[in-house]
Amino acid sequence: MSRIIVTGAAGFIGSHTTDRLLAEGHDVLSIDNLRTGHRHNLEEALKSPKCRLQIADVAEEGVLDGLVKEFQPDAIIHLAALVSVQESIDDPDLNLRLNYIATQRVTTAMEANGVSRVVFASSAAIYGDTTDLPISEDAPKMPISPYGEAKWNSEEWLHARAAQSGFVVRCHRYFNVFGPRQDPASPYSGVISIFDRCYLDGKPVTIFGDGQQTRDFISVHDVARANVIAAMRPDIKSGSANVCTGNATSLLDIVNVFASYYPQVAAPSFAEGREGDIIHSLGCPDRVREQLGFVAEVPVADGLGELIRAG
Ligand code: UD2
Repeated sequence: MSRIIVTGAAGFIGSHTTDRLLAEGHDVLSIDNLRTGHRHNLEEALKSPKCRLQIADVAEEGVLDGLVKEFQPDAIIHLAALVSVQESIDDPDLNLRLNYIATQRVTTAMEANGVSRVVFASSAAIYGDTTDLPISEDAPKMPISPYGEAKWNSEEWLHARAAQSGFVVRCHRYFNVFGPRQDPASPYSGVISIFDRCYLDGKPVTIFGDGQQTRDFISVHDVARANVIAAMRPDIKSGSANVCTGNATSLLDIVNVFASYYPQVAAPSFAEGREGDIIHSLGCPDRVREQLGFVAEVPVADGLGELIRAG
C-alpha cells in the first residue's frame, strides 16, 4: 500500500485517477482549489476512509510543501492545471502560474521532503500543428498556445530537476481524453463532452467542417490506469511518453455512435471549420507500451456507450 498525493484531484482526470488508486487500496491525499474541479467528482472517493480532500492552491508558495511534509507521500500525481487552451490565450499570466509555476512548487516540495516519484499531466499540445503522423515523442516541440508552451516548459523543468535530485519523473502527453465528468461548459471543451450534453438535451450537435477530421480519443479510464502504473511501479524509470491509443476516430464515427443511442435527436448541422483547427491528430503508442507496459484497452465505442448510459 502506498501513499499518493493527487493534485487537481477534483477534476476530470484527477477524480478518475483517485478512484483507481483507492480501488487498488492506496491512501490518497486529494488536493484541489475547486477552480474548475468539482467536489461532486470525488463523491464516491470521499466515502473511503483512505481519501481526504484538501482544498488548496498548489501554485501558492509553501502550500504543497506543508502538505507533503505532513502526508509523506511515496509519489505525487500532478494533474492540477489550467485546462482550457482558450483560457491560456485569454489569460497568459494565469496560465504561467497554474501550468508552470505550480510545477516548480511540486519539485520544491519533493526535494524538501525526499519524494521519489512524480507523474505529470503533459499534453499532445506540445507538438503544435505537426502533420507527420502518427506523432512520435521525438517530433519537434512547437506548441502554438501558452498552454502547450507551459506544458513543454514544465516537462523540461521536471527532467532537469530529476537529473539533479534523483527523483523519477514520468510526463504523460495525453491525446484527446474523453469520458464521464468531463466538463462541457465552454465551446472549447472536448468535443465528446459537448456532443454528450447536446444529445442528452435532445439538441442537434454542430460539426465544424465535414466531420472527417480525426483524433486519437482515449478513455479517461485508460488514462487513469496509465497514471497509476507510472506512480506505482518502482522499476519504471524517468521519461516522457504519449498516452494515446494509436487509433484515429473521425467525428462522423463519434456522431454515428451517439445517433444509435438517440435516434429521436435531429441530425447534426454542419458549420464552417474552425480557424486553426487541425484535420488529423494521431499519437504513436509504442513508447508508452515499451516503458510502462501500457496499452489502451477501452474501444471508443465502448467508452462512448458508458458515457451515454451514465446520462
Ligand atoms: C485540442 C484542444 C484545443 C487545441 C487543439 C490543438 C481540447 C479540448 N482542445 O483541440 O484547445 O489545443 O487541441 O490541436 O483539448 N468540434 C465540432 N463541434 C463542436 C466542438 C468541436 O465539430 O461542438 C470539432 C473541432 O472543430 C475539432 C474536433 O471537433 O475539429 C475536436 O475538437 P476538440 O476541441 O475536442 O479537440 P482538438 O484536438 O481539436
